[in-house]
Amino acid sequence: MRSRRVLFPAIAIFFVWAWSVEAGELTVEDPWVMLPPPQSVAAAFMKIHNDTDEVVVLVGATSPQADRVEIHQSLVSDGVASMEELKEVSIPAGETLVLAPKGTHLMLFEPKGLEEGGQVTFELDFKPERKLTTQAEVRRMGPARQSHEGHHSHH
Ligand SMILES: [Cu+2]
Repeated sequence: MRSRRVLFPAIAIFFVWAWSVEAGELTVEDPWVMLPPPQSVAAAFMKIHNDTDEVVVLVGATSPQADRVEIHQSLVSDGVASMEELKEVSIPAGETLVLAPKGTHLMLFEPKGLEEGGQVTFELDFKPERKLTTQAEVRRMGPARQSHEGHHSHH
């Protein structure tokens, strides 16, 4: 009788711990879509936090507001900017994948109904099998990313 009372709370604690590890550990922060030009494609950015204890691999994304979504990497070679498609991007345990302008991003082909302040729904696909839905805000430019890269003169 006595040993049973001791055992029961121990099981309950283990169960709560296991559940908390399972839930909500892969999260998306600050998703947004940069308003084009050009109109035929648009780039999306976000941070994906992998707070699990295993590698999670981003293998693709879909959106009801685009014909197709690809994972892209921006490259600059000989001063010419281009992009290449990535089939997957690994996110090590405890790390964050940052999708940002001039780096890795999601590319929407033939985006529909984009307007400033609007929302774009994405479903992100991961390996091991997992899906995450997020709402990205349509912005004309990222916060604090107003271009000051122009030519300041110092006279
Ligand atoms: Cu791209």
